[in-house]
Amino acid sequence: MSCTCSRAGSPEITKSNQETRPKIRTLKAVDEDPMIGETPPSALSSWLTPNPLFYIRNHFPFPSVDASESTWRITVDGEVGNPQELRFDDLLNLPRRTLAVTMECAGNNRRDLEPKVPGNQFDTGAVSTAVWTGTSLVDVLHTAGLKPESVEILFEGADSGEPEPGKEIQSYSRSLPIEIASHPDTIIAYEMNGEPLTVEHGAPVRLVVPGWYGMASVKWLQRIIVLTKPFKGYFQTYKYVVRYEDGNERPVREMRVKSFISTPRDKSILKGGAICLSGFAWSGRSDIDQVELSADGGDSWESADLLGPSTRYSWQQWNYRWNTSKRGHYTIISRARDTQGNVQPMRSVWNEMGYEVNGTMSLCLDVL
Ligand SMILES: Nc1nc2c(c(=O)[nH]1)N[C@H]1C(S)=C(S)[C@@H](COP(=O)(O)O)O[C@H]1N2
Ligand SMILES: [Mo]
Repeated sequence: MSCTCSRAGSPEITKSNQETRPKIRTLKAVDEDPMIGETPPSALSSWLTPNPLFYIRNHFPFPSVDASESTWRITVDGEVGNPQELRFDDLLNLPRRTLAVTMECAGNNRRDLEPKVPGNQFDTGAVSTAVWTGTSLVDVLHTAGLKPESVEILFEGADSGEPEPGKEIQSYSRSLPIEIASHPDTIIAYEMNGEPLTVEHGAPVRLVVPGWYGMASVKWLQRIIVLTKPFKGYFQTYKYVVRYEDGNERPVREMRVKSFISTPRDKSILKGGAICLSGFAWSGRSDIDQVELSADGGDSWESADLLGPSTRYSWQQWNYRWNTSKRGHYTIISRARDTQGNVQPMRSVWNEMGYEVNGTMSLCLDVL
């Protein structure tokens, strides 16, 4: 018999699942200014993250401009035939696209790296899942007409500041290669779980780049610039770069295959018998193929049941029924594999700024 202690949520937004939000309504604060907060562990057992508990990662204070739908404008210029100035309503008039997307900050689990690296010491809560609705970016690009020389699209948020003392004041800006920007699943989103975006998550409109780490999904989107040369900005070529110990480096892009155990909690004391373990697994732009569990610190592995929903860009919930009658202390580990054959590594690869920390995580349990 398979384990049914916990069920995957549904990707549909119904009134009832909005009402069954967990009682805890606050994020785990990581920083106040700029505002950074993790999804609390209590909400990490829900497939869909309730909007008030979706993690928040800001680099600057909230934008000072009026974020109302009636006055917001997005300009589209650079190497285009017809520069545009779009109103919020213009976006609403384009076809709607809805996608379930798991968003993970590139620094999630940074605090697990040894030796320690500077930056927000995120635990496991800088990852959340929402159903996003918006319009495909490619529809907007078509209206503007890309010139053949264009190579990247740059996105500017309305927030700005000094990214570090002494650096020039700039807006949060990131670019995407044309192939990703033109994919119909890259959307300019205006709804999150069936509700208008809130200011924390980029109201009135943000980019959502499914399968990429969160830094690509520019919030408070106000300018789109078509470029003929790759963008070299601070958040593109200095930050969000994996710099290894040997000096090699590469940009942070797609999310790496990863899983964690959400139930039971670490250091739980449980009665022997059938113990239900459950958690989530995800990988950038591919689906999860298998999740394995080890109850002996990694010597032997068994497959968990994947509960789905199996959508390309969202995590899947898994369950494993672990039968144990022997008292003792156990180390439980989960390990995911995606449909492209990428396997979650046993150890994260150390890098200077602590990105893509996707090594297996273990849980300590005492069985009585
Ligand atoms: N304009 C703007 N967009 C931004 C950021 C930002 O600081 N400013 N942070 C990025 C990072 S690093 C992440 S992980 C996600 C987080 O989105 P969320 O706060 O809605 O969870 O937004 C991205 N988009
Ligand atoms: Mo992030």
